[in-house]
Amino acid sequence: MKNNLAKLGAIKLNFEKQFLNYKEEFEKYLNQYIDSLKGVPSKLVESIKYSLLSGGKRIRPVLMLAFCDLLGGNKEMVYPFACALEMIHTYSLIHDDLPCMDDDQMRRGKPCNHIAFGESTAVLAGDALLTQAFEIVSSNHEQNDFCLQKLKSINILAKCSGSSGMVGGQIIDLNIDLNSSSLKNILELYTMKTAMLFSASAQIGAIMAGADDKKISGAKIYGEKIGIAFQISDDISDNENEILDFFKFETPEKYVEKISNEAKLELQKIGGNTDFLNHLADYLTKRSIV
Ligand code: GRG
Repeated sequence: MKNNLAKLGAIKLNFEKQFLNYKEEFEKYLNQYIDSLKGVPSKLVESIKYSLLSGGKRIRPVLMLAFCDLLGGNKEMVYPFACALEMIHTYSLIHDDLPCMDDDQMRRGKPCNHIAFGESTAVLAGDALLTQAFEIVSSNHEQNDFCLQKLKSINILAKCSGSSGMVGGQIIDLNIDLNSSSLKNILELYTMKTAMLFSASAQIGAIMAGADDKKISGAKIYGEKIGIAFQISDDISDNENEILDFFKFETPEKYVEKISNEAKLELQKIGGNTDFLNHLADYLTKRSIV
């Protein structure tokens, strides 16, 4: 019993250490990139930095780097995509907090971007982050070894964050009538609004590692499932009871467990050392990893 507990404690510690390693590697690259920006008006840089470098958990970049590692890729090729994805995630948070959307005041314990810099600067910081994301991943095209992989990844990035992905999900969310919606509608909304960015992370990590189509498809399914589980867990913490009522037939917690187990099954099919990504599925659903 005591031995088992010690073993479980060590697994948890390893996961946390690895998460922190990925996060630190990523942030080193991100900071260097932001510091290297030239010709950007200082007000815009300030507003971008305020949100991009302000304590995000960096789940999506970590997920991308972990998939690249699992499939034996070179992380140097993935960092620009990890930055791009975090920039898109950050733009979505800035815009989501605006008065015309959620009208929030605080994010990550600090005033929202539009409170600190004004609405017009916040809109432009979001626009700039979205555009910058595509600039960073399409730079250095003279290194054409990875051209096809880069193009595929750019396409996934655009698709998952655009009209049939996150932005599409946001407009459905703004207009949804819960009285005439079904669980299927809610899951579609969650997939588009939240899970597709997770799925993009996993897929891009796999693509840039040169994985075959079967493994890329496994990464896509894993990403979508943990993304949905993450969103439902977020609703559980926020007591979003109106939405959680849709999961009443088996309780939202049971649904989260079921869908993260399905995600882990996809990992098993991919093979290799999947320990970190297995634990990530538990970490994201706010369940203890041990
Ligand atoms: C405005 C285009 C547009 C899209 C908005 C992502 C999104 C769509 C809205 C954000 C609000 C929200 C509740 C999103 C659901 C996903 C979620 C819980 C995001 C927060 O992600 P974390 O926890 O954030 O990874 P940090 O702060 O760690 O970066």
